[in-house]
Amino acid sequence: MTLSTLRNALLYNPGSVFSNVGALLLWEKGVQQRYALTAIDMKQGQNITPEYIRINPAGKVPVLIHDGRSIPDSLAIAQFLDTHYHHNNDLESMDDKVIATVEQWRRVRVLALWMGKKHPDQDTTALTAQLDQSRQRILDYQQQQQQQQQQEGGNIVEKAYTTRLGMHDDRARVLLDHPTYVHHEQQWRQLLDTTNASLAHQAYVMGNRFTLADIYATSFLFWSIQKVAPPSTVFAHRQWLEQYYYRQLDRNSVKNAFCLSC
Ligand SMILES: N[C@@H](CCC(=O)N[C@@H](CS)C(=O)NCC(=O)O)C(=O)O
Repeated sequence: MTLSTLRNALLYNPGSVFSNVGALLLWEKGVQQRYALTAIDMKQGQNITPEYIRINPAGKVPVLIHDGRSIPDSLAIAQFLDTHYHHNNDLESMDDKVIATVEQWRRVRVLALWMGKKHPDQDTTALTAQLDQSRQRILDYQQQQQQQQQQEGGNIVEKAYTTRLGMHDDRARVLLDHPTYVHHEQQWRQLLDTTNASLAHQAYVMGNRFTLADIYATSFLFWSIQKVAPPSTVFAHRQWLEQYYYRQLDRNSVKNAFCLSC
C-alpha cells in the first residue's frame, strides 16, 4: 500500500492511546465511513520510512489524511473535524477551557508509566540497546536522503528527519530517566483524583455536555487499564471516575472505536 496515494484516511496504530483518540473522534463526529482506517506498523518501523516522514516529520500517529492533505496530531485533527463538519456533534475543541483540560491529559507521558524506569536501579541495558538501534535507523535514513539530495537537489525529507530524531531522543529520555517516570506517575494520579472529584457533581469532564475532554479522558483511562494498572488500582477511592468510565464504555462510538467486540 502506498500512503502517498491515500485521499481520505486515518493513519493509526491500533490500540495506542492517541490512535484511540483519533478513531473515537471519527465516530463521535459520525464521519467514520469517510476515512479509511489505515494501520501503520510501528514495530516494523513504518513510521520512520521516508514516505511516512514526508507525511508527518514527527513520525507519530495519528494522522488524518483529508483530500490528500495530512493533518498530524490528535488535537489538530479534532479542531479540523469540528470546523469542517460543524453541523455534526460539536466537541468544543476550540474552547479555551476544553483545550486546557485536554492539555492536562496530553502532558502525562503514559509511555513512561508503561515502559519507563520504575525503579532507580532498574536494568535498562536491553531497552537502551533497542533505542540506540532505532536511533541509528533514523540516521541511516537521513543519510540516504542526504545522498539523494546531492543527486537531485533540495530534499525536505532530510531536514524532516531532524524533527524525528528530536522526537526519538525525547522518547528515550522519557523511558530511561527514573525521575521522569516518578513525575509522570504523580501527574497521572493527580489527574485521576481531580477528574474523580469533578465527576462527583457532573456527568462529563467539562460539566453536563460531552466534549473533546471526554474523548481524551476515556482514551487515557482505557489505555491505562490495558497497560498500566488494573481497574481495582485505577479506580481505588475513585468511585465517580469508575462510574463515569463504564458509562463511556457503553457509548456505541467507544465500543466501535476501541473495537470492544472485535
Ligand atoms: N501530540 C501527539 C502525540 C502522538 C503520539 O505520541 N503518538 C504515539 C502513539 S500513542 C506515537 O506515535 N509514538 C511513536 C513514536 O514516537 O515513536 C498527538 O496528540 O497526536
